[in-house]
Amino acid sequence: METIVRAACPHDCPDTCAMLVTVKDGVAVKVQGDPDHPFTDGSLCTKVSHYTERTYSPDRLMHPLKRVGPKGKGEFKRISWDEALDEIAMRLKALAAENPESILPLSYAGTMGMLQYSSMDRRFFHKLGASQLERTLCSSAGKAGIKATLGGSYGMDPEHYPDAKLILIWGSNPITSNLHFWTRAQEAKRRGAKLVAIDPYRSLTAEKCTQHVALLPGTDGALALGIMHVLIAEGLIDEDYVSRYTLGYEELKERVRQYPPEWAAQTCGLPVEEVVQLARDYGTAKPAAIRLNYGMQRHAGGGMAARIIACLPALTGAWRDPAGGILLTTADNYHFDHAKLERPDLMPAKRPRVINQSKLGDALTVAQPPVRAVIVYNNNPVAVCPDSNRVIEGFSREDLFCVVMDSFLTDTADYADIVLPATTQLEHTDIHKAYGHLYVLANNPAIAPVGESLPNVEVFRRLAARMGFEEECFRDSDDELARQTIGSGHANLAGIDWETLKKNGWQRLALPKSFAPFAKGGFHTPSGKCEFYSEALKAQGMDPLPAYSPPAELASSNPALAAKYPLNFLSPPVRNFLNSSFANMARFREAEGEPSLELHSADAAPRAIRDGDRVRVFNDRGSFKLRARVNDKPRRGVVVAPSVWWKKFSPDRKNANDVTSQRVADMGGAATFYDCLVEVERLN
Ligand SMILES: Nc1nc2c(c(=O)[nH]1)N[C@H]1C(S)=C(S)[C@@H](COP(=O)(O)OP(=O)(O)OC[C@H]3O[C@@H](n4cnc5c(=O)[nH]c(N)nc54)[C@H](O)[C@@H]3O)O[C@H]1N2
Ligand SMILES: Nc1nc2c(c(=O)[nH]1)N[C@H]1C(S)=C(S)[C@@H](COP(=O)(O)OP(=O)(O)OC[C@H]3O[C@@H](n4cnc5c(=O)[nH]c(N)nc54)[C@H](O)[C@@H]3O)O[C@H]1N2
Ligand SMILES: [Mo]
Repeated sequence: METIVRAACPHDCPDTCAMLVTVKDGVAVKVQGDPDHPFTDGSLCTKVSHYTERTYSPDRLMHPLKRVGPKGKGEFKRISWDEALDEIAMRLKALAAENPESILPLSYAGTMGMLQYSSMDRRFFHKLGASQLERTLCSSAGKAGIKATLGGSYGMDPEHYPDAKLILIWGSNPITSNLHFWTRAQEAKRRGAKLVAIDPYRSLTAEKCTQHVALLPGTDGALALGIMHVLIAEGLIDEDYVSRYTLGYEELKERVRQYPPEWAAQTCGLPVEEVVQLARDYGTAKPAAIRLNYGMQRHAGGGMAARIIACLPALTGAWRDPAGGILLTTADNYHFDHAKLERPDLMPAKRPRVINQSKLGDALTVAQPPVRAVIVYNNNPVAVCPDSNRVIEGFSREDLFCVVMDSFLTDTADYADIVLPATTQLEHTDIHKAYGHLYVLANNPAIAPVGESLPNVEVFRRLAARMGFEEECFRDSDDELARQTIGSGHANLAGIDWETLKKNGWQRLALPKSFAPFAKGGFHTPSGKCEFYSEALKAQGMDPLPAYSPPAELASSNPALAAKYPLNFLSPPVRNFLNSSFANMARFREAEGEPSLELHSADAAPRAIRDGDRVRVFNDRGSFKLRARVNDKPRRGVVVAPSVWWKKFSPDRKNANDVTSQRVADMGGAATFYDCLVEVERLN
């Protein structure tokens, strides 16, 4: 018998696709995009259209494991769930009796479903009094910057991009990472819009845009300040919009005098004409849209850069049109009841310490009191956290008790004392928001769990019982959790109930079809206006006005370091992996070839590097080896290693994060993966 199950793509991607899973005799045989879902529009990316291969992979973990070899070797024996959970509970109880802050949850976005991402697990660690994890690997700088200007993670409805006349695709590679936005950008282009990619690298997307502005990495704030200067100087401002709906224009005007286009051009490494023309195009195209994405904020000045760029649509009044404005993330439109799901009230009165995930290497090696246990789920920190040498030093500690929950034996799982097999999205229930559209989605389980695998929620239920946690909330069912998620009573969730959602698969938030969020102001900031001037930033000791916040590792910011390591190193995601997910599957590794470093010929020549040579990338933090591709796609002075490869599938068991740093950005405590100087040498 064949049935169709309504599901949602769980991966960390703005598109959060609505999926239809075909199940035949209890086996999932096909996963397709839902043709009726307006954003998914019937198509999935290559990775997820092969999702059944992930679920039924011969490499799936089928039962719990216990370490028998040295840490990092990945040598295990099979144990039962009871043995595994008993041992974990025993170890955690002993540590908690002494100091619960010695226990650290390590989770990120392997799945974005609210149940498996942040529900029972959070309750568990809150009740335990464990150290709290500040999840900063991806987006926290940009989000904080946007929040200072717009008041939160709000912006354009991405379904309106086809009506824009100009789209700045800024720090974003949507052909790889936001495919369903890209189809809309192409539709706009067919209707006559100009697409401009702003990226130091000629990505797949930049190649297909009308124009490619290849600025120096980390200088986006300078470009936006130069654009503002021209907009103001040339009278391309919507004075009416500015006077009604913004705060601090006079101060901004004064400030921006310091940033003429000549300065911006010099700082960004661009011709001055290109800066001026970009400003004129942006100031005159109606409607003008910006798709900002996370690539531009993985730098020391990433928060301020996002904040400055987010000021642009208010200056020109682009917000008046549903197809004008900016989008980084739509996430705050949902108003899910996170407090109900996560129960921070279960935490001890004296709040446990907070550990920044971007400084995990330090947290596991030098933090006091030391971390003595980590429970890893939805996360592969050995591969994805910056400064791998420190991270691995931490995971190698004999006195660190390490549990890894995953569907595969990842680079991190190799260091585990206990490995627990996790279900994939086809095997568990979940409810999803998106950060790149405005629908709520339900994920119904299509098949029974493979092997002995269990959903995260169930593992934490069972652990809570073993720990003797008596609160009723540790027994909530999946359906109850999903109902709580959408039970906040916020107007945007009006008319959405779990039973109907499960049946239909998805439903749009209760927002108008031609949603122009700030056409008449209504910003979510303290003043209700678009804040060019931010008291909130001032209170945090930051500049209340837009100001250039330079990257830490750029020749102009750190000439001494650049003398030793002259190349800017970027490691953005490849198309066939999802961060490090899918990178263990032969199909996708073969599609990507091998770990490679793309260079400009002007950087390759003086190092005697030819296309196809083996090279070593290095700096004071570490080094790794890969294949050179001399293709002129990165601008001169920039090298690009598309990522994130598993270390154990790489030539010297190392990857891009062997050279990235633990330094955090100006806002949000965020990682700065792309703020990284290196040198490259040819290997024989
Ligand atoms: N196929 C696939 N899709 C994905 C992912 C994946 O791994 N694979 N990852 C998902 C996740 S978690 C995220 S956060 C997003 C990431 O996707 P995006 O938000 O698009 O961000 P990145 O891919 O990190 O970077 C996008 C572009 O920014 C450029 N860039 C780097 N530094 C700068 C800079 O200083 N200024 C500017 N203007 N550009 C810069 C890079 O060269 C890159 O081409 O994609 C999601 N989607
Ligand atoms: N050099 C470099 N490093 C980067 C980046 C980069 O561009 N360059 N990108 C950064 C960014 S943007 C991000 S978001 C992070 C991503 O870092 P992570 O969130 O750690 O993402 P993944 O590497 O995909 O690893 C997620 C793991 O979760 C597992 N998983 C999936 N679903 C479940 C589940 O239901 N239960 C359990 N227990 N496990 C599950 C997957 O199998 C996978 O092993 O990496 C960051 N690291
Ligand atoms: Mo991310």
